[in-house]
Order: sequence, then C-alpha cells, then structure tokens
Amino acid sequence: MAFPEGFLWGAATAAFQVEGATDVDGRTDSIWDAFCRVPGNVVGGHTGEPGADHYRRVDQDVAMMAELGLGAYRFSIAWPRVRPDAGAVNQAGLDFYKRLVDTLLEHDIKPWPTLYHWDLPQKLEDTGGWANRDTAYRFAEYAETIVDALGDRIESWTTLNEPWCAAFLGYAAGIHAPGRAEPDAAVAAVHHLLLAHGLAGEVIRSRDKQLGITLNMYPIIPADPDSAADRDVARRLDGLQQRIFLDPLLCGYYPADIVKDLEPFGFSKVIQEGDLKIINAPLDMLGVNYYTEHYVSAEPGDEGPSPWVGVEKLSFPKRDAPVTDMGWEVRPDGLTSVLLRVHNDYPKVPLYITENGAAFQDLHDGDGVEDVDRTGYLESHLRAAHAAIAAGVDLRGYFCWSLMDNFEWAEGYAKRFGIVHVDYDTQVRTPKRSARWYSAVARSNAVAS
Ligand code: PNW
Repeated sequence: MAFPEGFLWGAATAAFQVEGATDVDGRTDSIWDAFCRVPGNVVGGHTGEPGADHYRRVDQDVAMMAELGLGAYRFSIAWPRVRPDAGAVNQAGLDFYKRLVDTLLEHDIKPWPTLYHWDLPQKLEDTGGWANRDTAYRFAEYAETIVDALGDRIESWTTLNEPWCAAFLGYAAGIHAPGRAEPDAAVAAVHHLLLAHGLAGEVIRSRDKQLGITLNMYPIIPADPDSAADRDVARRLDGLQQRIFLDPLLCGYYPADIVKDLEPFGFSKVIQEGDLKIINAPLDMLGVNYYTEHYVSAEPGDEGPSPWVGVEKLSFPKRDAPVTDMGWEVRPDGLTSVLLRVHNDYPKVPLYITENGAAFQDLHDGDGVEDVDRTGYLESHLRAAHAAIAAGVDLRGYFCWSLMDNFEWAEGYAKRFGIVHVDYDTQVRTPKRSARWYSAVARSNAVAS
C-alpha cells in the first residue's frame, strides 16, 4: 500500500512533555509548572521534570530520529524559554531551538515547529490568561521573535496545537492548566486563541512562510440516531469541538447555532469588528490530530465541571471495541471520516495528520519492547489514512504521537505513547517494535500488505 510520492513521515512531541530542564537557562514558569504543583491535579504528583530530558539529550534524540529514517520532527517551542514571563527575549532559549533545528537539518529531517502547545507563561495567566484579549497580542510578539530568529531555516509554522484542549480542558473542565472551571472564560479563550493564531499568522505570512494550525478532531456519533435529543447533543459537540474552529479559520464566520448556544456565556461579546478577517487569514495547511470517535447520548452522565459548555445532559456510552490505556476506543475508520469531512465540507486546504497514536502498557521481552498493540493501532490508522487519500483527500503527511514516552499531562508519566521507550531513571531510549515497524514504513513510503 504505497503513499503518494513526497509524503512526509514524522513523529511528534511537545516541549513541556519531553524537555524537562524546566528551570535552566532563564526559563520561567508556564501554567503547567504551576498546575503540576497543586496536589491532586496530576496523577502521581508528576511534573515536567524529568520529562524525557530532551533539552539535554537533543543531539542524541535527533540522531535516533535519523536512524529511524524519519523525514520530519514535529516539536513545540516553549514560550517561557524564548520570552520568559512573556517579557524580554532570552537568547539562551532561542539558542536551544536554533541548535535543534540546525541538527535536524544536518540530518535531513524537516523541522515542523508549533508555537504553542499549552505552556502559557504563568505571568500571563496572572492577568487573565487566554480569557484576556491582550494575551493574543502577546502571542503575536512572541511569534515574531521566534519566526525572525529561525525563519531562514523553517518553511512551515504551526501556530497552535489543539485550541479545543487549551480552552475547554483548561478553562471549563479545569482538568488541564490553568485548572479553571469557568465556562465564560473558556468561550472567551476560544476566541482569543483564534485571534492569537490570526495575529501570528499575519507575521508568518508577511515573512513568506507557510501558515498552519492543528486541531483535534473526532467524528461525533449520536447513540440513537432516531432520538432528536441525541442528535442535538451530537450537533452541539460537533459545534464545540470542530465547527467553532474550522468555520472561522476556513470560512471567516462562527457557526450561527453555536453562537446562539453560547450566548449565555458571553461569547459574542468578546468578538470585535475585524477579528474574523484576521482569523480567516489563508491557511497553507491544516493539521489534524486523531485518536478516537465520540459516541454520545443525551442521557445524563457524570456531573461536575465539563468541557462541553452549555451541554447539561450528556454521556458517552461504551461500545464494544478495544480501548487504549486512556480509555479511548480504537476506531480507525473515524480517521478516514474526519479527513473526508474536512475535505467535503470546507474550502480545500492541504491536510497533515499531526498526531495519531496510542497509550498502552509496554510488554518487555528481554531488552526489547514488543508493543504489538501499538503497532497494530498505527497500522490500522495508516490504512484508514490511505483510504482517505484514495477517496481524493489531499493528505500530505503523517506524524505519530509520540516519538518517545513522555509526560502525558494530567495523567503523568504512567501513560506511555512513545514508539521509543524511555526509562525515566536512566533516560535510556529503546525503540519499541512499533518504532522498527514505523521506520520501515517511512523508508519504503508504504505499508506492507
Ligand atoms: C493531545 N482529551 O492531547 C495532545 O496534543 C498531546 O500533547 C497529547 O499527549 C496527546 O493528545 C495524547 O493525549 C489531548 O481528553 C489530551 O480529549 C486530552 C484530550 C485530547 C487530546
């Protein structure tokens, strides 16, 4: 099963999840450093230390990527390294990313940077974080710093990773940093994140670079398609998860039904004249992160803070399917369907799968890690991606999540997503069976049938 010529094969990480070294070379706190210190927020009381010690082992890690035959590395840049406290530029922080990018290029690996993977400087949270419009302008300043520092070496820039998580898990459910359960703040955060994307996009495009953003997408399936209540919950979830981002980015408007649903939370009050034009700046690529489907019912479920602002009654009934350690059902067909959906419902834009992967406990067999389940997950999803290409989708690349085991946010280090195993005591890296399998895919540009 061959992929189109030039298809980009990569692996992804994010700064806070892998770098460690949280207090060296001038880095200051992000909202995740502060969030991790609050007992109960992260399983096991885990923090950004040691991460995978990527900050200190970056040379070795890039050499490992080269050995695996990867064509691209998706990483994120830590705002609190580059402009600590969102203040003056920190040369030492810039130097780390320059060195990373230079080393990648020496090995012929395309750098695929994301400007924001959730590590907002805590100093900005102290003045309201993403609920404060000013944060969007501060993000554009930071973007300008890094684009000008690295611009000669980078073709494509991604502004944000999964603004849905940043806004709704961070400000409504409160299960991600900054841990606020304030639905009004969450819907304001959605708009300010999109505005931040647009403002940074102006900087990126003015430098003749390619502009992208990454969204996490799920097919939303009503449990009972004959139930008007289930269908309405599915509409609302699709609106909050997908359309509230895709519509303004690709079409220049917010979905009218969702604007109405979010009226009690003050959504339209934060939108100013001219904002949608900024947000709708032409996109050169759209990143899709895919893990699972949402199968949803209007039967009441768990109470308490929820990311689904305004949706009072909902639950996610279990279906008969294998699940990963995250409790997420393995649903490869859903990947074909989200890709087709963007392709069919929106103006055409080149697509990349910027994350896809699975957490499984690793089985050690001698010195090796025989992650048959993760290998199977990747293979079934690559088949699903191939099916989308065969149906006409302009899919240009795939990044597995993740290059190596790392800090899985509120789940700490217990959940392992890596195709490379990390021993957190010794920081020894061991490519798993999935890495060997994926390496063969990347080198041959095909999945063996
Ligand atoms: C994404 N949810 O996060 C992120 O981009 C990665 O940093 C992360 O490690 C990966 O997926 C695996 O979780 C998500 O609860 C975290 O819906 C949580 C959710 C979705 C995405």
